[in-house]
Amino acid sequence: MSDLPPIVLYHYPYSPYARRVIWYLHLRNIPYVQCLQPPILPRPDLALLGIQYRRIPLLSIGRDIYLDTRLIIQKLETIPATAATGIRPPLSPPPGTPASLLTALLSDWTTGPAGLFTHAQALLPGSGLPLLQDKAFLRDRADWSNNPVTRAEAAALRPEAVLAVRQAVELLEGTVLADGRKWVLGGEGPGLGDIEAVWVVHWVVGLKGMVKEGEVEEARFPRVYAWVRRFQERMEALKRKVVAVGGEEARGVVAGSGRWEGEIGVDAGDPVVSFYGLKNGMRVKVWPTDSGSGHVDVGVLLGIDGTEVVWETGKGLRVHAPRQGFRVRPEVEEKASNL
Ligand SMILES: N[C@@H](CCC(=O)N[C@@H](CS)C(=O)NCC(=O)O)C(=O)O
Repeated sequence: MSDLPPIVLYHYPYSPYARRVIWYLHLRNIPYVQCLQPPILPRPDLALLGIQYRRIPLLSIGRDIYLDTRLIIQKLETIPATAATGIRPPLSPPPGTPASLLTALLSDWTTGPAGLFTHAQALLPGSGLPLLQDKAFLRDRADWSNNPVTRAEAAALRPEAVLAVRQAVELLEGTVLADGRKWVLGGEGPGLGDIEAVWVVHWVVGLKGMVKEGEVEEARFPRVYAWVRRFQERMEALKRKVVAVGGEEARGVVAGSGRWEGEIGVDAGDPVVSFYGLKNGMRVKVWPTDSGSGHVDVGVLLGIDGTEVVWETGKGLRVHAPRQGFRVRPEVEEKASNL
């Protein structure tokens, strides 16, 4: 893991999830190229990798491809700082500190399967954003959402979403930011805790029409607004030009790289592994449980532990998905008959 292989980020720019990873990469000055994706399916660039997963972003490090921003950031955290390349140190607080627990809880709070984002998305304005008028886009997002709602249902959910977001902002204002600090877990610069805490609030207050006059107002939450602005300014200052590559070129970069990680093996003590009798080399299917669940990946199991599952795609590439929020089963579920 000493020499950093090429990194490719598959995303589209206005994805709030992708922004988490972009901010991270820029904060640490980690070099990468981007492969820009259309906002709706199909995404042939991902088919070239043998991937069915439909959510954005994905990130490859060498020949290893990672799904889900939580796993992506966790893996990027293992890249050490290097003076020669100017890569800055990892952003996690030291293990064993309350700050490390808080960072993990903040991640779950905003990004976990029932996190703040799930409420905030109900604030997307039904009018004003051209994309949200586009029938093809709306059909696509009904496929992404495991629980698609009609316009009328969405309108009925909005007040609760306003409340959830307001409560979250209130919590930040009244706890970590109450003492006037610059960054949620202290320090001179934004840390991982800031990325985890800020991204949904940044999206809500930054996108016109998400909240209306008086719903989550600056006068009531001045410290949160100042922190979001401070974060935004820091990111603007770190912004640099990122090379964009097409799908074929990106595939060439991934397939032409060496493996970044070693084997993790199959953890025989894992309850899902023992229940289904999963073995190295077996064909498995993997899919996310919270959204985009209709897009199931099938491949050869290369490893599985409590953190991730790794498989080889039909195109010979290694894909890693987190265990939280993803399900793994044998491709053919013979064991189910024993229930
Ligand atoms: N838990 C996933 C969620 C990713 C996600 O839902 N991304 C949105 C983009 S903001 C998405 O994929 N939307 C549908 C799509 O672009 O296909 C993560 O952390 O990466």
